[in-house]
Amino acid sequence: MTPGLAARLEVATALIREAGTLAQRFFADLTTLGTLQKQNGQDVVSVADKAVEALIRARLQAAFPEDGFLGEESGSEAGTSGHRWVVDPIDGTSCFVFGRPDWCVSIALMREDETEFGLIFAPQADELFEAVRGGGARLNGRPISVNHQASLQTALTGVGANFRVPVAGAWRFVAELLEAGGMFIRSGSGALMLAEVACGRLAAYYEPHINAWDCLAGLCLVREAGGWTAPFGDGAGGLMAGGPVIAAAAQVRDALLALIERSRDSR
Ligand code: LIP
Repeated sequence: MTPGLAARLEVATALIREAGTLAQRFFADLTTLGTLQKQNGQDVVSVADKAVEALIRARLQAAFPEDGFLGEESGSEAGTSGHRWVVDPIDGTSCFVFGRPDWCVSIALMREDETEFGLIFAPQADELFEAVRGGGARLNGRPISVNHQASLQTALTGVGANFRVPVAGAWRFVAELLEAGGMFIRSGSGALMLAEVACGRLAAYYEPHINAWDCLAGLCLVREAGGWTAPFGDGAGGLMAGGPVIAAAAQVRDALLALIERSRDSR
């Protein structure tokens, strides 16, 4: 790892814990949490999301002023270093605002088109997932791996759904999965479900559309834990437009892709 990357990883690792602690302070008293709808009633943002992103952005700008930034709540700013931070301050906001524990902070660092490292911190479980490109994946410092024994029929598959794209994509996939003898789970945090593929709790994850800040760190984790991920952000608009997210333990890939294909055919 270059000294520049090592310095960024060190700052980001301390920062994601600090961000998680700030989020937890809001989570401790949800009765006073200000919340706003974004595109619909299932797409919300709270003052906690904004405050946590402001903290992360300010710290990263102070440490690496030449880096670019893309955050869910405060948008994007180009940099000059070739590095760009991609941040979701609270992934799983809908869980957060209702007091459910399935939420996390997600930070990825990109260099040009590659994700160099990804960090996901789930404060309620005190779990810090980290992956460095070419350097493996860890959970609280211990190496992790996707589940090499899992099949769609014997393990759980994470599914995401939202109203940014037609909902039939998600429910038809769920129907295909159930017909094939598999079982779905949706926690409300795409980032966390990708981390759970990386550590073997889930066999795979599919969502017809997701944004870069929700998934880049998680996709890096899955790859570094020995799993397979479909290229992300290849379509029109690239990274900024988001796209389908598909990740799996390698032996599950073909069966998963066949179900996704069938769910698309039946549109
Ligand atoms: C959420 C994702 C989730 C998806 C939601 C939303 P947020 O991110 O992680 O998987 O289904 O539509 O994008 O809004 O909680 O950061």
